[in-house]
Amino acid sequence: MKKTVLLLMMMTFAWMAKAEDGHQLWLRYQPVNKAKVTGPECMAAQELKTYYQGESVHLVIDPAMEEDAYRIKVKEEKGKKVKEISAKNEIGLLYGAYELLRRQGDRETGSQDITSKPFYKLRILNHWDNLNGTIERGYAGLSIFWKGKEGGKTRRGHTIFVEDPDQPIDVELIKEYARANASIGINGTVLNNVNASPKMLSAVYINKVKQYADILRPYGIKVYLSVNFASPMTIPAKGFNGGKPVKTADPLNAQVKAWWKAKAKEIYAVIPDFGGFLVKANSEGQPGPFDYKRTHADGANMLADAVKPFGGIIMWRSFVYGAAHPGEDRVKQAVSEFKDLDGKFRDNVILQSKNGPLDFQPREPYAPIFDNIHQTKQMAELQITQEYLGQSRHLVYLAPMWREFFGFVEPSRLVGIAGVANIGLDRNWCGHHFSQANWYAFGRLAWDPTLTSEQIAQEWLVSTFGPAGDSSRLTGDRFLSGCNASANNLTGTCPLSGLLSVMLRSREACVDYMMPIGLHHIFAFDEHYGPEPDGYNPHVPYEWCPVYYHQANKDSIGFDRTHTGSNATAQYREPYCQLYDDINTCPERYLLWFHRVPWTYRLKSGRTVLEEMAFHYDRGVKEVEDFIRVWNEAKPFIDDQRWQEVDARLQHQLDNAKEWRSTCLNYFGSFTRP
Ligand code: GCV
Repeated sequence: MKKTVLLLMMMTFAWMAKAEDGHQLWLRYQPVNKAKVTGPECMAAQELKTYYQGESVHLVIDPAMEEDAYRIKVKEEKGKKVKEISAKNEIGLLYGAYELLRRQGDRETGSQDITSKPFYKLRILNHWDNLNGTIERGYAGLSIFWKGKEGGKTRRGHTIFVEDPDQPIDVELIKEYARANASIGINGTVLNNVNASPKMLSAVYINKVKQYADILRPYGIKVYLSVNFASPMTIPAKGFNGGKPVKTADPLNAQVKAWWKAKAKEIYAVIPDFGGFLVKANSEGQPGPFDYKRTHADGANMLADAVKPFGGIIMWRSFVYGAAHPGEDRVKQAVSEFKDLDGKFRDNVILQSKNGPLDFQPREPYAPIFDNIHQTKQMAELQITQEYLGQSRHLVYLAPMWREFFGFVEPSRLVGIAGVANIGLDRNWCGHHFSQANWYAFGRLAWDPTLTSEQIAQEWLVSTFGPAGDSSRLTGDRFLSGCNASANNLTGTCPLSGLLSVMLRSREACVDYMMPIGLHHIFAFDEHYGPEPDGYNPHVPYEWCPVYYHQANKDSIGFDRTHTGSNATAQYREPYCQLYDDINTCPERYLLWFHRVPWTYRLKSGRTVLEEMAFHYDRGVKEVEDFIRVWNEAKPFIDDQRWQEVDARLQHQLDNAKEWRSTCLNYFGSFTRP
């Protein structure tokens, strides 16, 4: 008897722990198996039958509607309210079903009709996953797509992974991944790192990609691949030259063109809706058209011609430096390389550019490439994985940063959005429970870039920590109590509003303790975690060294990018060109990004540069202290495992923020001390 009770207790605890380990993401619906759903038997019907708490839903296919759009109507039938979701096809119905589920409960809009269509056709995750299972800038474990096997140890005792295409696919996990993406409208995924192995295009891996495409298709997700520009030199293409590779990767070479056409045919034969290729060329050591004195347009167009007959696209990255314009201010090089090529790209080529001109810093001015390209399609690349924003160890909600970007680059100037994923094999997918919010926010903004950071955070908080059914009802109801959580309008004091405030302040806090007044790229080498302001290594490119960016000496600090310096300001449209160029009008948040100032320079606050830096470092640290206070207050309302895991990370974040403060003030202070 005792044993049975013990076993039951253990099973209950195991179940509870499992239910709240974060694996369910924002989809913590509990099965109610209540709603009567009419219409096509499809994924939307299944989701609603299982999880919708209302009585009945009609699903209607309406061919006149736009791709991916949906309409939700509320009808009266026999005195009861019935929902009707219409869409062009089953994917639109699925998006509508998730909207309905998102709104059920407290936030349901009652009798209001809803129509929605995605702003962007291309809403794509970029996985920087390597074929051996590791992830470049991945902070949540190994890849969910590629699994390697152990191939020894490094001198420091780390496991070395080698590729192993024979490893089976985790079908259930990939379905969960697909469902999560579909629930926020993501409709494409690039399965491998932009630093791409040519092997990605070998027959054995194409077969794996086909398996992924088959799993993802019912969720409306297309697969894309990053390709290595030199692939024809090592990998055979089916039906080409008896399986022999080519001796060159020159994009104007007839054999190279034929190889890519054969490769495209080979891929589309098994994946008819394959999306296309993403390319990093002539950047950070990757091969590309410059190797043959050809242009980016020559390279991109050659690939575009290969996939065009099948409806594929080429996403060509503008993140280039060092190859064609060595020595030039790194933030200028994208414009230098691409401006004159504008209009020379095929119509199925899209130029994909990071939001800022450098590299995903906590705050960058927008990338001026968006001002300089007018005839070529453009996409923005946002980074969900927090390479320079505390990785999976800091709570930093990124929607405010992305919304800031859209304040400078009109969403309508872009045809799509790519997000570098933060997903790995960790049980909670993203390492930090709050990093899930960034995946969520990316999808929601790709669907509708006008959503506010606050709206998105609120949605995410309610679905991630709010009432979810039996397992969390005890804590969940109290989580919301005291809040006036009527649709999109949170007022009152409750754990939810405290956490909302933390999320909304978190990015600015990170800027404060990592890069006050425009200091940038002073992160520890390689790892990009923690400060290394004195970083200098003569054996790596100078633009990888922190000292290149702050240029501090005993008199001054900052990078002069005005007309008296590198003249990067000239790449901006007006009014930003003038605004940034003139120290009197340049926003102080970008001061040391654009200007070089003496240590005696006083900011609007009356403080000197070093005093102002100290002020920001302090403010950042205090903010994290306050985040911990709020998290402590929220403890009674949050399930234990997730509370503990977030708490441990917040404590670490505080230590790290303090380390930034002491290291940087010590280092920069040394220039001003007599
Ligand atoms: C995929 C930065 C990162 C690299 C990344 C590169 C890129 O340099 O540190 O890890 O490589 O950007 O975006 O291509």
